[in-house]
Amino acid sequence: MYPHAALILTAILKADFEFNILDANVENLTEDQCISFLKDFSPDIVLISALSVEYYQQYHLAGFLAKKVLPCCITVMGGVYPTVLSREILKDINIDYIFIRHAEERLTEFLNMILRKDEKLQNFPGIGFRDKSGNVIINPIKTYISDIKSQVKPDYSMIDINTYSNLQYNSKDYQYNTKVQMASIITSYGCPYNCIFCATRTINGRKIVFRPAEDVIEEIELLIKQYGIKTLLFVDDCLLADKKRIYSILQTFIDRNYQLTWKALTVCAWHLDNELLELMKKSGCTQITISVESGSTRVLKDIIRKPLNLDIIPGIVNKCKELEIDIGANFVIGFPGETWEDLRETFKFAETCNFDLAHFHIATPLPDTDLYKVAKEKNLLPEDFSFTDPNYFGFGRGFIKTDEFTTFELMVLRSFEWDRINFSNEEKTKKIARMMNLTMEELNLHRKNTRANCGIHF
Ligand code: B12
Repeated sequence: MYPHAALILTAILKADFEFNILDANVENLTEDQCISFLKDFSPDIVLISALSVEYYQQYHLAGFLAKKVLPCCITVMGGVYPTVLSREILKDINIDYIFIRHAEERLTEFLNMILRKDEKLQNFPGIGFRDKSGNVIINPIKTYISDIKSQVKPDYSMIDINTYSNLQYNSKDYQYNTKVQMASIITSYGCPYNCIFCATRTINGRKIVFRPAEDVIEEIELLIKQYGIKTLLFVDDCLLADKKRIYSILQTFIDRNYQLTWKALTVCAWHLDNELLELMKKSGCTQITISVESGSTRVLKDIIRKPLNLDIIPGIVNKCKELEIDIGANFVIGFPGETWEDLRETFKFAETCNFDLAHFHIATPLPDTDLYKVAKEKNLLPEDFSFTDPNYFGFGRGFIKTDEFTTFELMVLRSFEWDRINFSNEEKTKKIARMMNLTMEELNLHRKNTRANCGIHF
């Protein structure tokens, strides 16, 4: 995927600083190659952008390498990980500052203060550091991205888009794979809903902020004209929430004859209706994934607080089939308070709806979410539970253990029900092979490995 944060930071920093971007992951660089890059460029400040907590080892390795090569440089880590685990990160002496939440309005001033060695930096909002005695200081911040006045458009000028597109050609993931040049794009930030497991509200608050339709169109035109993009992946938390805006964007695709295709990573089912689905199809939509989470109304309402009426789902699936839009669905099992009967209802619902592909995830307590608080208060987590335990990553292992189920049962259920429901006949299986970009032999091997590893792929 494109490094969205780096594209936004480029747009912010370009006017005032000389800088460079290193994406060791997409360029598949060795540590030595990263070291040479740092040595050659020799920056005063190294900014580390950290998204999901999953990659915490890589983020800290970046800090370690920076200090090893350039002992005098200042290291700053920003993004989701430092926003949710600020204090823990500063135990690492290779990280001088952490930066909490959005950067649009604060970053330039913050970096200038570092360069000036300004004493007032100690009071700068939304940062963390160690004081002279080594105590960790976290300065709180009241604002969220929804409070900033104008959005910053990503600046693509410093990345080589082809490197990112090439990786997507071979992806097995039906949501990311593509045979043509693809761009991932974010057109809004945040989500106004309050699902118990989601980290978005911790990061973006409870409001949603939409980039104006014209701004989004400008970015898409640039992607088409300058970079030859043929397909888009929308990765917004809540893409369809503003109906007027999404109608305007999609109608422009049609009016300007972009000839684009597009997918949406996950959309709220209650934002869809027949008219919108028809417009989506006409504007090039080939696939959506909806997040259903549970087939039990009790779980949706009383446990995870998701405002979804399950009755609307079969109609959406049928309409997608009629329009030939591939439809995937996300489910989550293993919430505190969920019963065995609820789990059975979820699998039954997933089966009867006949999605093109149903995913089953195990409820994972992300830092600073209500799910984590509930699991902790009810003593449902292992004694040695840690967000930085490598076993935690991959989201295929259970950590929440209740009187109703063990984590092992969830793992077994997850992988075998995935196999049973998705590959129940040849027609479905063939379609999934096509969606996953696999031959039937490769798909069968993937299924076998999934069953054998109880769904743990990494
Ligand atoms: C797009 C996205 C993805 C993309 C990633 C694309 C990419 N570029 O790598 C994909 C779909 C691949 C993805 C995958 C996953 N994701 Co994701 N994803 C998101 C999403 C929707 C938006 C992130 C984003 O790009 N935002 C736009 C950019 C501009 O914002 P930003 O990164 O926050 O950056 C801003 C600031 O943080 C700051 N900043 C960022 N970096 C830096 C650095 C410095 C130095 C400074 C000063 C500031 C700064 O400035 C930026 C501008 O304000 C978020 C939800 C959200 N609302 O944040 C979830 C989210 C980050 N994902 C999450 C998760 C859990 C995952 C997965 C683990 C899911 C899974 N089960 O597999 C995987 C992990 C990847 C893997 N192992 O394959 C969680 C993370 C929770 C956590 N506490 O770790 C989130 C918050 C979703 C959620 N609702 O809970 N994800």
